[in-house]
Amino acid sequence: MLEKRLLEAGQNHIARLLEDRVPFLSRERIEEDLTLVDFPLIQQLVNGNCLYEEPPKKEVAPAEVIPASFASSPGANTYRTRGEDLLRRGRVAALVVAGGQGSRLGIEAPKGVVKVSPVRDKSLFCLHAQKVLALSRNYGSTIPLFIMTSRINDAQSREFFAEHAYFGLDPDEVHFFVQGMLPSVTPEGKFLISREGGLFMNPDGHGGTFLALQKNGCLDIMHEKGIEEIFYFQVDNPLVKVCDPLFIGLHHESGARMSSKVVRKRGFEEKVGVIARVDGKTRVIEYSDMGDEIRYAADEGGAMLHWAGSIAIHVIRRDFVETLTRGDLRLSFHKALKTIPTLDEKGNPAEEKGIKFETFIFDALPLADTSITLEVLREEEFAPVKNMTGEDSLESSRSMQSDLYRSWLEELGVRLKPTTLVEISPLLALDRQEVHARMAGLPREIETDLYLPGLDEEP
Ligand code: UD2
Repeated sequence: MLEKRLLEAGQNHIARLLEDRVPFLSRERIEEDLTLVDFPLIQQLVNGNCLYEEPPKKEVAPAEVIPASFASSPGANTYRTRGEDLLRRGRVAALVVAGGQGSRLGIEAPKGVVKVSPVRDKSLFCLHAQKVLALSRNYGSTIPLFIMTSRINDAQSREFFAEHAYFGLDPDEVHFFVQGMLPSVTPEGKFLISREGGLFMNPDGHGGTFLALQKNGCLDIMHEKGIEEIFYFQVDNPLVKVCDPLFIGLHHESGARMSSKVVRKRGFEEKVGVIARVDGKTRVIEYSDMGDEIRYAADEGGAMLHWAGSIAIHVIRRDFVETLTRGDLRLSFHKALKTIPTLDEKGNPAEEKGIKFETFIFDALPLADTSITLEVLREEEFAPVKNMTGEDSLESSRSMQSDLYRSWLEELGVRLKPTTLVEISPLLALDRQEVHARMAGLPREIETDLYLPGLDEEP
């Protein structure tokens, strides 16, 4: 019985409230929440086991990175062609992690619905879906799109796609799957009550992607489709070069299991993880787990030693995920202290300090025998929307998107006013080469904001 299980797990405060039949607790909700709780694991976490530990500085060396200049070297073509070949043969799936909410942007909805494009106000979900559609058309193949949601936003995310007719994608090729949840606890290990009268739970972090793929049958779907490589990215970056053939080709040809893209960090304090070599293995050291010795490490000239900022874009072999999930996969957990909106024992709204446990996908990197790291240019591939204002905000992302599209048109000899905003639909062109091949005959001078639609899109 429910109360007994709670008592056995040391959660007497909740058992007692249930016995007292307090009106603000929902028995059904608690029962449902408890089906998701791995009690022994939570106990271990509270006792400080399975937690991430920062590696000692002496073991940490800068990562080996393929420089961004490689992309324009003649040697790159072999790899690009290999990546294109995999795309053409339907061997690649796109996977976006979208379990988070837009709370940092002040909206209580899936982050994917946030409107981000500079002229047409397209949502993040729309941009990603249109890129996948454009790629499928270019390569004459099907690129399935896997979308990881969480219990908090799954229904809304699915509705959004349905309302927008899947942005032109075949609904059978869009696969939503829900990640796991963990209860947040007080420093003493007590569960917290949510404002809805259940347990306060948090999504288990994007490290939950692996198990969620397995539990929701997505690995089987991928297997049946003959998918070999998974192109993984975060929902918040509208400039992501989805299924970049060069990156896929480099990763595949090197026999890598999981590979990463990086940009040069803006400065020592930018809030991104860094890719480093630790004990001879490639891994990400997350910014929130990084001590100052690593954060501020510099060479004799004062230059940043750990400049390789992870932009959370990976290519992961499907069979690597299968291997990871076949055994008892346990990535280490990272803990964060948060202020949690809860109810006190009388049912009044309260706030309490609680610990949130999460796993991170990049902790699988050191488990991969081989891994490559490719540097890309921030202005071409990384304009995330994270904050209300300032760096990595909606405003900065919009102008970075517009600046990139402007530069493509300016290379064609088009003159634009400095204030003119430009947006090019993914359905028209995905990169400068496609713009240059498809957009001859534009006016020499453009004075107003410009949106260039795809051929079958409304202007
Ligand atoms: C992430 C990386 C950071 C850097 C940066 C680049 C982590 C922990 N840190 O920082 O190193 O690469 O991105 O932009 O990832 N998500 C889920 N489920 C979860 C948690 C997150 O789907 O349980 C998704 C979320 O929707 C978002 C992404 O993962 O797309 C990143 O999450 P975040 O905003 O918490 O990470 P951030 O920006 O602090």
